[in-house]
Amino acid sequence: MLSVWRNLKNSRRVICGAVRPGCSSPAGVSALWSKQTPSAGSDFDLRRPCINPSRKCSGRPYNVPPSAEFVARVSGIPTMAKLPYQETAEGLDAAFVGVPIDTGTSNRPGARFGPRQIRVESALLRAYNSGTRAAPYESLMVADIGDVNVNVYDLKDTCKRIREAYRKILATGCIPLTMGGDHTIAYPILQAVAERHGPVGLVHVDAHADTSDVVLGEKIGHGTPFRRCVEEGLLDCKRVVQIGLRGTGYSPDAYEWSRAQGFRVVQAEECWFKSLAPLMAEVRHQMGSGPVYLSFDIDALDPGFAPGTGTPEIAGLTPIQGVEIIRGCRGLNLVGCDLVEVSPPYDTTGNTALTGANLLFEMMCVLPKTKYY
Ligand SMILES: [Mn+2]
Repeated sequence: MLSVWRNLKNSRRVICGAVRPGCSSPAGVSALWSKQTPSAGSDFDLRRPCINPSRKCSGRPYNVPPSAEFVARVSGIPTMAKLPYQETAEGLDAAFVGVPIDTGTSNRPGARFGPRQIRVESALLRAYNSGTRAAPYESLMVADIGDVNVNVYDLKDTCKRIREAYRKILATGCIPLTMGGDHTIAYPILQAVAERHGPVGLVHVDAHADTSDVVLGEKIGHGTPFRRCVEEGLLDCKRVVQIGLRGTGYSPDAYEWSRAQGFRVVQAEECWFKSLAPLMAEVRHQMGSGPVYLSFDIDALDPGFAPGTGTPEIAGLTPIQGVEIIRGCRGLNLVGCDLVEVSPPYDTTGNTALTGANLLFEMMCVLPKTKYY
């Protein structure tokens, strides 16, 4: 036992040795390190050991999560991607923010626990995107800014709180990467987004159109956000695409209303057995250079892959297609993204949240300022 402790102590010292003076860890002890660390690209060399992801302590130009090569994944307080937590979006290019509600769900609850489980599962994420060679932590200042303080007893008050929180986030110039929470949250978020950017284009990935008018007498819920957005002029309707829609409907053409607004509707059947890369080339053309918001409901994916959600529909998209959609957003003027409807109680394996965490990482990798190798 004692020797285990000694070994741990030694490895801690080695790790701390790379931390710059001014932080609480001792400086020096660099000899062992210099043997292991490539000299090239010092500030950007994310292989350098670092236990503190904050820029101030690591000495790097941007926040960088500690690598699991040196810091155990299971250690620490779970923030998104093991990034530092800060209270406001001040100084950030992008921020992960949780909106833990399920008061707007119509069926299975549990999405209020989504942000927490996504954060826990995100400990598996590494710094680089091997598929696209994106290096988000070499060009973006990113942190986890915690959760919006919602009112779990009052959905309308929650919407107000979300709108106000996002006004503040957006006022700093930061791009929010939101972890839901049920899809109701897209409505107040888009109110704040449109206030800053004007009517935006929308890439909406979902099993459902979420354009109902009234459900059980209520205008606000997870089935109505995009109807409210259209009514309030928050969307540039010619620059809206809904991808993955499917399932039983209340009428033979459930998506008539969407099409009547000018939305492009890509039903799941059109996606079956296909790469969605060609579709995304068309979507990029549709979106042009104007501001775009990306809203990704995890139920767009087939429940075989993502069972932890409130209103699952069979015969959905694959995770590969989900990734293709997000990667296909590279080059767009993205001003905000969300990943919603992860309901941990319906997937005790954590895989739905893990998928959500990876999709959020992919979103960060297509933000306008992200560096690519
Ligand atoms: Mn939805």
